[in-house]
Amino acid sequence: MSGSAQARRILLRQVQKMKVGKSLFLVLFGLLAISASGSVVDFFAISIGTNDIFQYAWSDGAYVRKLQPNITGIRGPEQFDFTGPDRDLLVADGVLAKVLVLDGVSGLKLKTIGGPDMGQLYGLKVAPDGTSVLVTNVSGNRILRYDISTGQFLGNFATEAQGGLNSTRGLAIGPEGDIYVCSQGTRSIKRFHWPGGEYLGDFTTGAEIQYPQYCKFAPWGDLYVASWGTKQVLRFAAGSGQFLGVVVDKNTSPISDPSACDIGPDGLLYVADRALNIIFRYDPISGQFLGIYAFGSGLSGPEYAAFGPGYAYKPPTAFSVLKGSVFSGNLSDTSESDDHYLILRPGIVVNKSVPPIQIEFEGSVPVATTDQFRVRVEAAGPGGLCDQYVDLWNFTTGAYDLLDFRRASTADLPVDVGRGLSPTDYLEPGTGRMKVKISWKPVGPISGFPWSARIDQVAFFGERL
Ligand SMILES: [Ca+2]
Ligand SMILES: [Ca+2]
Repeated sequence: MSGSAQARRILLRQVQKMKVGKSLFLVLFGLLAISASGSVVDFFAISIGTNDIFQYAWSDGAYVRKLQPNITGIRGPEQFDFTGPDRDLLVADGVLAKVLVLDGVSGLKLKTIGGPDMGQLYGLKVAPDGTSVLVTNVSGNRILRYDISTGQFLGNFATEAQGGLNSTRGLAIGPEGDIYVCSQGTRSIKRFHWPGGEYLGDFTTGAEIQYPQYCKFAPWGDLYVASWGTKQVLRFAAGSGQFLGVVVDKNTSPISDPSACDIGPDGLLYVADRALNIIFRYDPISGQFLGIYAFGSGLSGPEYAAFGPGYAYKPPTAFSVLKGSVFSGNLSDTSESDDHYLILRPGIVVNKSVPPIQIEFEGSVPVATTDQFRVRVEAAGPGGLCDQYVDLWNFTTGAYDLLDFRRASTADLPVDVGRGLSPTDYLEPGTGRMKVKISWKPVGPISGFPWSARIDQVAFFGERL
């Protein structure tokens, strides 16, 4: 059991025992949700119109950043989930018909999972074992299972032969660890036993759900379902699945097209509206409308949204050229991935083993005590035989460590270093200051005279402030 799952169970027991008032319960839950996660919690929403994932600060809904398609490779994002000590972000991509595995700290695409017969994907959840991922195939009426580290297909977890599973959409994991799936064709949420996949029947009773897209269990066990056909969010009782009523309705609040919902660290209900491109906030029990939580910055079609670990980046604060010279551009050209460049040219070559372009950037992660860090360099070198090196300054040894070495790409290529490394050596204690060195060295014929290398972005990723 994960730390946060254990914390939820302990909390549920406390709440059942104490019969505390709701406000105290929400405060208790909020404190636990933050401390159990090990990092800042933020709100994430897919943007199907732009193929991004938007991140908003959970406390006030302020825009933080977006994980852009040129970095993530996303073409048709649907449900996503975070997992593992390195904060992997798994996304079901309905257009690529693959699961994308991204670095959840920086957003960089790490790999894809899935064979040629995966079909149109929709729902995705990391399985309770933490090592496999479950994805729904909409038209195949199936739930597929893949090993996350090897990408190997582990077989169908559930098929339409089990309970008439039809048009499978979003997935959820219940408080007891069973798997729940939105079955649009049968207008119900179906339950399957983990890990065997035995069909346990329709969980929801007492209400027909018109076009359920996504559903989510609250930490207190109730199931919330976005019923897209009736423009409502419905609530079903923990354990029994008995219908408890409509919580959100387009006739009594400004919502238009609820597609997904989640419970925040404050215990409130957050609902994504894919038509209005707004995230609304409600009381999860009374259904009282609490206003707009987040919107804007180009969010388009938030079909799925959920809370997850919040990381962010800062641009470099200074650079110094150690070998070679600046041909054009300045520091501000390296702050974003926008095809505005700092362009460098080599110095006089006296010793061929010394890279004739060497540049050092200084910056810091957003929070010095971060549990994760990455340094991103998006750059390109000349055509021909030229190598590119990325080194990080090790504050413990007082020397540079070579962390990435490759043939220079002629097109812009984002390279991350720092994944799996302890921040202790590479972040200056107390300040979070970092130094990265990028070098280019010809190892054979080079195209262009004089040749050059360009840097589009340098970024320092860590836990959001
Ligand atoms: Ca670029
Ligand atoms: Ca740039």
